[in-house]
Amino acid sequence: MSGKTRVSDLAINGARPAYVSPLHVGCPNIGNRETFLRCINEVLDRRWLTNGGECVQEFEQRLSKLLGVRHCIAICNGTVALELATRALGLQGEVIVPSFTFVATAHALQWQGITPVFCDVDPHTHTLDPRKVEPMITPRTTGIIGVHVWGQACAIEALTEIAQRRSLKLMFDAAHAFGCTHNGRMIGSFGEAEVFSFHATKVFNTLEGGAIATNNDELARKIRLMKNFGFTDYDRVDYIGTNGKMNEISAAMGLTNLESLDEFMAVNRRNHETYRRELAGIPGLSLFVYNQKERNNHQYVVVEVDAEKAGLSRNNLVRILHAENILARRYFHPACHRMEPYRSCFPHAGLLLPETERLSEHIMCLPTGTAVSENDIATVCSIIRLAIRHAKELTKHVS
Ligand code: T4K
Repeated sequence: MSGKTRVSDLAINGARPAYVSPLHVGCPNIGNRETFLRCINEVLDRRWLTNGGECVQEFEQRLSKLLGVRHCIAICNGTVALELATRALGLQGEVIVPSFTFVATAHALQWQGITPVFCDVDPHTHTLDPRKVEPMITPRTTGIIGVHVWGQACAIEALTEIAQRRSLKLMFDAAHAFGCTHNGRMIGSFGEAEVFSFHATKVFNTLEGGAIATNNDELARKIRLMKNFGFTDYDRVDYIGTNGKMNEISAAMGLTNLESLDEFMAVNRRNHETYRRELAGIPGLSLFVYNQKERNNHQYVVVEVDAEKAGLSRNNLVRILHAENILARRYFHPACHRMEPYRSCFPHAGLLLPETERLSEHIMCLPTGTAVSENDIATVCSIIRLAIRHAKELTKHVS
């Protein structure tokens, strides 16, 4: 990209935006350092570093209480949690999933020899469109995984009705939805199981980590064994298992960050509101608005770019922002069906996924979280405003 593509080099009408130090989508929220360091010292003093130590046990109890669910099993990351939940549920053959999701949702299935069957999403909610799910069911289908994209619950009731009527297992990838509600009830207890990610980039993190929440006692028992190699006793293995355990330092980070969860969510909400004000009236941009009746963690500031109205494509706008150190992300681009191995396995999948194709070409996510100030947001938005105002001039130089 040439230097002339930088909005700040244009110095248009003296409206040069202030220099910004890198602003990342996904910059971690970090709770009270003293609490975290104290927890780590205690872990080291106990010399019990993993395998269901005190921190993990306390973390799981606190999660269950917060989510209002019988079991919450801490796992080393969200992807392994998805693999464990799908395996423990006995999913096989084909499972219906959205393609508009992070690739881990599909990989968790494919990794186990289960075929992810990609279904289109609703253009307004960006989550699985239940009307499109039913035609994808075949005699090989064993389940449906809905993804609560951007922390917004998918059409839980409609999917539950289909799953029950067609005798399919229904579970949710709730990687984005920690702290969010559906009909006022915390996400975590819907379907057979819900899987969270506590990756560093999430509103609430345990460095790396995840959890499986379920009200099903037998499923929880199975998952607990499976995440520990299938051991049912010291020298006895009853299942094929893996190592899905969360370690004590991650759980200590979880316990620390739980204390600040409300604050993280309040900052994200405030940031979202600032973006809404600052982006209002910019042609061709629409901010994804969350349902005001539900609690959302606002960890994603999702903007749809209409290239015709903005005069700039989403890709060019992201390039311009990157040149200004604003590391906006194109979630989810490309959509799963355009990534390998799915692209080669299902080369024509896109024909059935028009909304997914459109969203993955038009959506970008902007930086938020506790590392992003209101001034930062004003700067990001002033750069966007300038870029769109001078779209023609800039696109000449954007490769
Ligand atoms: N299902 C869904 C729907 C998901 O979104 C995810 C994960 C999963 C399942 C799987 O859960 P995990 O197995 O990850 O627990 C990032 C995250 O790595 C991934 O966890 C997340 N979804 C996905 C949406 O975003 P990338 O490939 O974009 O990561 P990366 O390394 O490019 O980092 C993203 C941004 O965060 C960058 O701008 C840099 C910034 N960052 C990152 C880290 C790790 C920081 O500022 N500090 C950091 O420590 O996937």
